[in-house]
Amino acid sequence: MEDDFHKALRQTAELMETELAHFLPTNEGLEKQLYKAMRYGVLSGGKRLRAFLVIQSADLFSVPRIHSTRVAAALELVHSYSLIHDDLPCMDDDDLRRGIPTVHKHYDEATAVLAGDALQSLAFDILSHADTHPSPEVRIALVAKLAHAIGVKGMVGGQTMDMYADAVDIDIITITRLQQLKTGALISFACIAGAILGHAPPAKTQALKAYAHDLGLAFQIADDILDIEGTTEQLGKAAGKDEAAGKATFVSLMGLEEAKIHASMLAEQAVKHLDIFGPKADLLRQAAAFTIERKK
Ligand code: GRG
Repeated sequence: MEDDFHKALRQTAELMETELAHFLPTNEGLEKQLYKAMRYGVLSGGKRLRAFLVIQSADLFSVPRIHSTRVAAALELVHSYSLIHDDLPCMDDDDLRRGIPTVHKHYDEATAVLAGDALQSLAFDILSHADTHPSPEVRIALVAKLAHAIGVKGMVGGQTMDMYADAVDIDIITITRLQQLKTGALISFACIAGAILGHAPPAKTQALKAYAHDLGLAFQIADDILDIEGTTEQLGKAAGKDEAAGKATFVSLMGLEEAKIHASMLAEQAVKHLDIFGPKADLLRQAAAFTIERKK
């Protein structure tokens, strides 16, 4: 039987399909190819875990769902952009994503670059719109936080470190920082966005920050473990690719068993940060367990 967490995650995914389909443009003009590629890259499944984190964090502060859903959608657009660009031949050069050909394989490289760019800009368009929150201060805070999370001191910075990491001896401290930027920054934004939308007091914002920090790392370690243990079918992409490419990962640095222990420890630690919220944060607690137990 489906437990509360899986039910809530499934409902978030269903909600996102509708919400994202509504935001994504359709057009029959010369730019038709771009619009199709954007829809293809976004409406292709995905766990929608980041959307789930936005909505659940915002629920802690009783934020109306009409607001948190828009922020969740904006974040999924940015996440999709990062995946489309990450799959390009000049980056990870992947042929499959979510079990289907990557955007540049299905369309072409130039269209994939433009689709990613346009998705990023659409996300900021949504965040800055008055429907996202009546307070301009809240909207600016969301825009600023997301800009920071995906820039040089966030996702793009982490991706850059990743590109050059192969060439040097990398240690646990460096890979932790790399992954905090590359994957962790978006996960942190997801949780902090809830706090921003809900005008959270500093102690609760801090608790969500700490939760997201540990969750993001646990998520990435689980991803490295899946890359080794998962099948291509489960992952929807080539399994063992990072290992075959000689990439430094938590698993390559720590060994498989130690990496599993570390991921469990981080997930437990993440849950502890939620004490301040009491039972209201149960779904976020279950998200931490899901993060390390997931099969894709
Ligand atoms: C190229 C600008 C640029 C950034 C790339 C975050 C990132 C930086 C690339 C994503 C590629 C990747 C595999 C990162 C590791 C994090 C990760 C496992 C992403 C996939 O997230 P899931 O599992 O994906 O939540 P779904 O498909 O469920 O949405």
